[in-house]
Parts: sequence; structure tokens; C-alpha cells
Amino acid sequence: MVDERRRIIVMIPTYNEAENIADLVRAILALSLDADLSVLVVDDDSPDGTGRIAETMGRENGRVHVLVRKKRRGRGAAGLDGFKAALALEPNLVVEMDGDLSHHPRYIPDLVAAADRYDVVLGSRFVPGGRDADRSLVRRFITLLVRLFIRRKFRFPVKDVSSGFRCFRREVLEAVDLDDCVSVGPSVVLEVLHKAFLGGFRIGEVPIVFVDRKKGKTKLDLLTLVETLVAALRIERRYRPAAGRPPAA
Ligand SMILES: Nc1nc2c(ncn2[C@@H]2O[C@H](COP(=O)(O)OP(=O)(O)OP(=O)(O)O)[C@@H](O)[C@H]2O)c(=O)[nH]1
Ligand SMILES: [Mg+2]
Repeated sequence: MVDERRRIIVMIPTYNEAENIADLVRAILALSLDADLSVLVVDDDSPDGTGRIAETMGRENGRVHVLVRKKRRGRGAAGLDGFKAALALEPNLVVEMDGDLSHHPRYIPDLVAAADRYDVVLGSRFVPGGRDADRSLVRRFITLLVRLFIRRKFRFPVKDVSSGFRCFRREVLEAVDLDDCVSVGPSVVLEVLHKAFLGGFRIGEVPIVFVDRKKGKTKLDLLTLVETLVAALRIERRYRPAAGRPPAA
């Protein structure tokens, strides 16, 4: 009999998440889903040994895959290389999530279920039932501004445009042309979503409660935030359809 079980890869970009990664991977592997679920940790050779922890878990469990990147660095290339490595594992679905326990694995079944109706499913803080918990007022205000700016600029039909917790059908990642992306930092989240949107894929949202990281340090400083906004403008311009051409006679 042909094995009809879906194959799902959970792709987690990490940098210095040694205090979080083992708990996160264990929680993902403990989920009960009617699918073959495995994890792919994409680590930038973190000095705190995150990659080594993941590799040890991988030697003990064939459902844990690890990509340690020693040359290209940064959240952007990590996401793109991670998606490519995930596609090589021939999945039906790829879930992307942060490695700091801000994204709880209990939402993975909801993302996967909604992928029956959508090509891309966002874990969303801003639909009924979703929430940005714990975050400082300043942090929430920044998220609000970024969100308003991006929604206005890109006209996405969804609310949580900067969510890094989402599920893609394989076909979306194949169509997006991961080798033709310009993001080096966190704007990769936006760029891939934008390309999926331009590709005509259906994008939906399911509620998640986002909690602050309890351990480890943030990589999002003011400079990264400004760089991400500048990158967002570049992305919008780069994929804008050529304008100003006279209509054909
Ligand atoms: N491989 C790789 N992963 C990264 C890099 N920068 C950040 N990450 C990971 O991307 C995810 C999101 O980064 P965070 O630092 O949590 O950024 P954030 O969620 O916007 O900010 P806080 O949660 O408030 O700290 C985490 O899993 C990080 O470890 C990087 O340069 N390379
Ligand atoms: Mg985080």
C-alpha cells in the first residue's frame, strides 16, 4: 500500500538559542499529528553551541535534521537556505518558526489543518483569539507601526504581515524562486510572503498567542529594525509591476 501520510518539516532558524532549542525540538516531536513530522534546525554556527546541541539530538533521533551554515550569515540567508534544505527532504508542508519559544508548537496542528484551505497559513496575533502577550508597550507599538506601514505599502489581504510563524505548501516555496531574493535580514519574512502573494497563492491566518522570549538575547536592535524597514521599501520597488507604459493600441 502507498504511504499517504503527509510529510511536514518544521524549519527553525537559530542564532544563540542554546537555552531554548532542546525544549522546543522536544515539544515539536511530541506533537501528535497524522503526518510524518520532522524538524530542521538552521544554525549560523552559533558561538553558544546551539548547532552542536541540535546535532546531538539529530544523532539520537532521525526526525531531527541540522544545517550549520558557516559561510553565509544572517536571518535572511538562513531562511532561504533553510527552505531549500527543507524542500530537499520532499515535504508536503514546511512550517517556519522562531527558535526562542515565542512561537508555541501547540499551534502547529492549527497551521497544518488550515493548509487544507490555504497555500500559506500565518500564525497571527491580530485575528480573533490571537494576541501579542507579555510584550512591552514600546515593542508592541513598534510592531503596530511596522504592521501599518507594511500593510499600506503592500496591500496584503492579511493582518499579521510580519509573522515568522507560518506554514507553506511545498508548491509555494518551489514557485517563489528562493535564489532570487534580496533580503539579508529579517525582511526575508516579508519578501517570501510578498512573492507568494504576487504568485496568486491563497494566504490565510489562524490565531496564535505570541509570548516574549524568556531565555537568550534578542537579535532585533534599532539598527536591524531600520534596516528591515529600508529593505521593505526596496522589496516593494523591486517587485512592483513596470508602470507608465502606454496601453497597447
Ligand atoms: N540562522 C540564523 N537565525 C537567526 C539569525 N538572527 C535571528 N535568528 C533567529 O531568528 C529567530 C527570530 O529572532 P529573534 O531574535 O527572536 O527576533 P525577534 O523575535 O524579532 O525578537 P525577540 O523575540 O524580541 O528577541 C530566532 O529563532 C533567532 O535565533 C541569524 O542571523 N541566523
Ligand atoms: Mg523572538
